[in-house]
Amino acid sequence: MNLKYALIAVSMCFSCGGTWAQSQIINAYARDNRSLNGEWHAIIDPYERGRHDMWKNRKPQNNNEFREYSFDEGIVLNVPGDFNSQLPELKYYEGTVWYGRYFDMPEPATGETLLLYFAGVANVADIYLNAEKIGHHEGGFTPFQIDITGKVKDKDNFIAVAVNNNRRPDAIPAMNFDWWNYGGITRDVFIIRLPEEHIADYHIRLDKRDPKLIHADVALSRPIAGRSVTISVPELNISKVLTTDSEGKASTSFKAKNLVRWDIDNPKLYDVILTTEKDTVAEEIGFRNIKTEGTEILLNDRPVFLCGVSFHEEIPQRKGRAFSQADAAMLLNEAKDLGVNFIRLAHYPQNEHIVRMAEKMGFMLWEEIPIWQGIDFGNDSTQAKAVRMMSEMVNRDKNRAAIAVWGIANETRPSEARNAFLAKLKETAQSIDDTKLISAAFDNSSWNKDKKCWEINNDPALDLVDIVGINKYVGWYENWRADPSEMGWNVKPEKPLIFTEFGGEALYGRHGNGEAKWSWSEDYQADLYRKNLMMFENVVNLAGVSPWILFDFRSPTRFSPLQGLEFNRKGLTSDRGQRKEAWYLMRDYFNTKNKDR
Ligand code: GCB
Repeated sequence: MNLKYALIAVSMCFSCGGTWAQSQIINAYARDNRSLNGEWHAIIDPYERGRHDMWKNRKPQNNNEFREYSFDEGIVLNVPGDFNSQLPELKYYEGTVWYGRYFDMPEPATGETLLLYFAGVANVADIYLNAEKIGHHEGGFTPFQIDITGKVKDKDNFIAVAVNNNRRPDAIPAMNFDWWNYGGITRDVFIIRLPEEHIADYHIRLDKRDPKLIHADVALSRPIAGRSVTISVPELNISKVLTTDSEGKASTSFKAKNLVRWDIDNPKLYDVILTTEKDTVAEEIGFRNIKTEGTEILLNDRPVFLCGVSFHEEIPQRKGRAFSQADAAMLLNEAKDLGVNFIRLAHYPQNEHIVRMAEKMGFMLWEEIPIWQGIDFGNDSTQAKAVRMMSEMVNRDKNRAAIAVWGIANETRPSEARNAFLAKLKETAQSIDDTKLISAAFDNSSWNKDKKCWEINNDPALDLVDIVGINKYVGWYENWRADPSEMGWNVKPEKPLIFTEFGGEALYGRHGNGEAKWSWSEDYQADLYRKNLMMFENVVNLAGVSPWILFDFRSPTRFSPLQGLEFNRKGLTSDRGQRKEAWYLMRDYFNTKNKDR
């Protein structure tokens, strides 16, 4: 891959799929930032009346005027944070909420750029600054930025954001999904101050196979030739000077003699500093090789069994979206205690705090965009949105050694449109970053009773992936068709296969009828886990397992009071953090597996 392609892909995509903003700045958090987090004024607008002029934030100018809205005296919402969990009347709300806030900002000096950066707004955002529309973005889980240079005043700037979380048939995800549809400015917001000619993008990574060869691509914000860019890695005594071409880009490859590779038991990161005459940006980067060989996944040339788990970007105790460092630590520490080395970040790109902390803790990660059942694959505009989301995700995290897998789909059924759509997503991811593996989670396996095994017939998407992901709920959505010890699997036996989802539901603390699913008992859930682990022993190409899911999570599609209303209870840990019997079972299983490496 090269950065040239990545930048073009992202900027082209910004003009399609209904988004305007410019290509993404890399490593936004490391820049000179002025936070706009905190209390924002808010107006709940279910009838969309504010689209007319609310963003102008007008006040009556004389005694003959009045306005039927006001940001100043109304409700207040915290940013970052979803709105649904902040006020009882917003619990089930799907619609528009207007956010507004004032800020002072000294005009930048000549030669400085100001970028307004949103780490994530769910799901559609229209942004206005001082009564002018400046941006639009769709997709709740990836960052975007707007150049506001020349648009701010020293005092009393007013920013308004119309945030809408309606579900739509052409959106990603679409109308139905099994998690809470949290809306709002759910992630950090800040203004980045930069030299006009700055380092806009870079991709620094280890060669796919060579354990000593580093590749680096850098792009400036302007297409200007002859500029020097220095890349240094002090701990390795490396300092390379590159010169930009007429597009403002430069590339190099060099050997790093004493490189220690990032690994799950030694998540080594190096300080990497990029400098031009006008700009400096610092990073921490890990270097590692990952590939598949036959049915094995090799991390740094050694086979690794993926001991995995998934979680949503949710703090179930608070019934709200996770957004902070503390939230990231809560989720990741529970995963660490379980003994996993791999986390499937379900079902959308989670915030950068989680990704970066996971990398420091030595987790391999699977990242995916929310291609979750029910997607309108035949719709060109939906495809354009998916391509843009994929580009935004891969661009944000391409420098992360922890990312092992780009996931291209969850539970989709073959059709010409779907097959072409997924092929396009793979191509998009790999054109920006080909140092990760490609996978998808398939739920279309069926039982062959003559051969006593599960198979997937005729799904061309199986050829797209490096690792086959299987979602299969035997003992829950599927009944046992044979004794677990006799159940086989015959899906792409020449490639690694991982169970990306399996499990069943239990309410913490409920015991009794271990035979009945409807008992929602820990006994039933634990028994189901035991049987699944037994079945996995028969999978010749097994390369990992990732139970669904670490914590009970909120879902508006779960209606039974017996189940503990509005929660999916497949967690190994309850919504209040109590560990179920199945949690201990999986910990013991992972402990044995991890010993093998
Ligand atoms: C699945 C989905 C996941 C659901 C899960 C369930 O197959 O991928 O998002 O939450 O099943 O619990 O039904």
